[in-house]
Amino acid sequence: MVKKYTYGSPFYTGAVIEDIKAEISAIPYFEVSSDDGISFEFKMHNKDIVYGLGEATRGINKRGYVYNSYCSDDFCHMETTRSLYGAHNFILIEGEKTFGAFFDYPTKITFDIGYTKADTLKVYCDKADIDVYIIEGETPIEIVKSFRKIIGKSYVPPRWAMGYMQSRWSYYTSDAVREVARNYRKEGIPLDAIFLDIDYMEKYKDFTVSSERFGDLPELIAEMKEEGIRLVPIIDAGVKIEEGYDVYEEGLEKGYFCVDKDGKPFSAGVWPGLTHFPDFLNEEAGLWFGLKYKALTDLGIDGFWNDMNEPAIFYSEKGIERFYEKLSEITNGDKSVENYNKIKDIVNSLQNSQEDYNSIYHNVDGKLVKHNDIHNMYGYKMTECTAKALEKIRPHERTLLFSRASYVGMHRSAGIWTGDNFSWWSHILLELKQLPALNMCGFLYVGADLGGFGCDATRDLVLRWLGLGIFTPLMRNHAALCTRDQECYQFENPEDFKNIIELRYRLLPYLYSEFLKCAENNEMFFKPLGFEFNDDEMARNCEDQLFVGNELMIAPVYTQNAIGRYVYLPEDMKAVRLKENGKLEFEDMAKGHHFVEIPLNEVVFFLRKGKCIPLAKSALSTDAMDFDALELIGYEGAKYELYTDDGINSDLTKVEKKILNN
Ligand code: MIG
Repeated sequence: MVKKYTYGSPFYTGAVIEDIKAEISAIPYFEVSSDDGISFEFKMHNKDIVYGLGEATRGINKRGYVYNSYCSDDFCHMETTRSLYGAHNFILIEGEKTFGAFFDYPTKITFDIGYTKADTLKVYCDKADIDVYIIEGETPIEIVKSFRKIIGKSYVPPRWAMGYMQSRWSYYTSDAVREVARNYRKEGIPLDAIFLDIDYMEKYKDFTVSSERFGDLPELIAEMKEEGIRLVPIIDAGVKIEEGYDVYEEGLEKGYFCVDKDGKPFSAGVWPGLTHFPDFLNEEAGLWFGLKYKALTDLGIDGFWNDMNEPAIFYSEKGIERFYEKLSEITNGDKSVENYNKIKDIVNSLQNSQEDYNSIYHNVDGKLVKHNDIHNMYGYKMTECTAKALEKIRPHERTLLFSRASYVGMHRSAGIWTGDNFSWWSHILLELKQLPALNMCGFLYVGADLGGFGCDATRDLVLRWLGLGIFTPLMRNHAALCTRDQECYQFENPEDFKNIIELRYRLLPYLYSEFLKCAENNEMFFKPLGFEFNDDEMARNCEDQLFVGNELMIAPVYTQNAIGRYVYLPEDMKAVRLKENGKLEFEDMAKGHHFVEIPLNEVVFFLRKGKCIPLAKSALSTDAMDFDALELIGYEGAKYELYTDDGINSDLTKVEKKILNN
């Protein structure tokens, strides 16, 4: 049961696609105050758990901190970071009262979940123009389903995009890409895609290819396809200002770029130098940009990642002018600490500044709208436009697409990756905690940079991270400029990596089938234990284990030097252990607490009581796999409903369903 409560005149975000009439009665659960902007207060009971907020820091239970939904390019994901790249304003309270609430509001909104007052959940924003949806149901699972129904079905990637993928900022030349492929194949490690980061372009210009470094891109694409490896280029939001560059010239001529208050295209410095931002809030402009992807699909590309679409701004043209003015005022040889601090502040104020976000305007149906009033919709609309255009360009096949910035609603068009994490052990756990929250908002195709983006990775970290990554739909190893190489073959005993990644491929029929089910039925691929075991206090409080689909539970190791970990089984289960030779060992385990030893080169997961799952034979890529030759593992007499298709067709009504008996 979903009810909508409208305050003021909200900006239409398109997050909710069902036409729901606003209630006249007062909103339940919350006390509303509109003295200053608007706020919603709920008194939390001692044992209530607050789930949600998608891509956010801290726990599965979000109590005890304050979060801002405000799409931010912040590469340092710390416990105290309040905003990441996505804005996912859905919360689910489970306890004394159980209900969900979605705050459909296109810019900064704050969720104070017991931070100011331990028992008070307060949601507030600056303008009293907002739609709030209250979702009721018997269980958290039912509530999420009802919410997902009103926001529409989730994006389904091609099956190959659930293979293992390798990335790095950057593989600078086509030969560097060849070398990655060669090394993976030499070690016999499965690999389905290699990513092209910004350096494949000519001077970071979208839809161009460096003739010097990637002059043979068409041949490279063909060669890689032979090997079962796809190339996935990045597209950035900003368009380089350069005479003769068609995207810039056309955009300028047609008035497709965001403007400043005087109606001049807004200029900001990002990777290409000074750029303009396409106005993705203007549908015509968005579609125009989207159709540009054809330059790459024409070469045989069938996947993309959209980046820098918060949008990320290093500095604006106006901002840097102000910067030099301020700097000239204080560059007087003063050696005081005060002066030093002033310089630091001036420099730091350049990037992603509020002043800039306040001086950008969009053209929405002929009306100028200030960017900061709709900030959280920019990356969402960019990616939605991309998806719509790709449907025109490649109507029969699904295209891989994921984005960095996002808002609820974008889940219909693409997946997301969780941005610039670090090679930190705590970021393995952070990913685990984000996964179910992302699913609540419809983002099913999700994953983090495996091995960590920033900082130097260690062999054990990458192996342990893979222990979680083999279960995430998006499974990509990615690393930043100047960090230690972290492709699997860079480390000692690559066969350990091979064995674990092969397990991913063996699990693919199951993972893909569960993914299709979740997309069709608005279900969660990753569930917190408390979602299935509401009355079990241990399960409700478990912050480091998840259900994957309906059959599995995972409990990854996320501590360095650990010989294993404590695992809580909310019911009897069958532990499945991947041994170093690829053999699987099974052990029946009783409901309760266990210490499970898990050597670095093994993976353990758990089959739920009475269930079974299909396994395939691994291959070097998904293209080379036989998805029909399946073996079942699990409890005797169990059945599994398999969803399957050719892995690529856009028409999801072609998905076949069959019952497999163990
Ligand atoms: O300012 O394209 O999150 O994955 O490697 C950094 C370079 C821009 C940020 C993305 C990251 C990517 C990087 N990009």
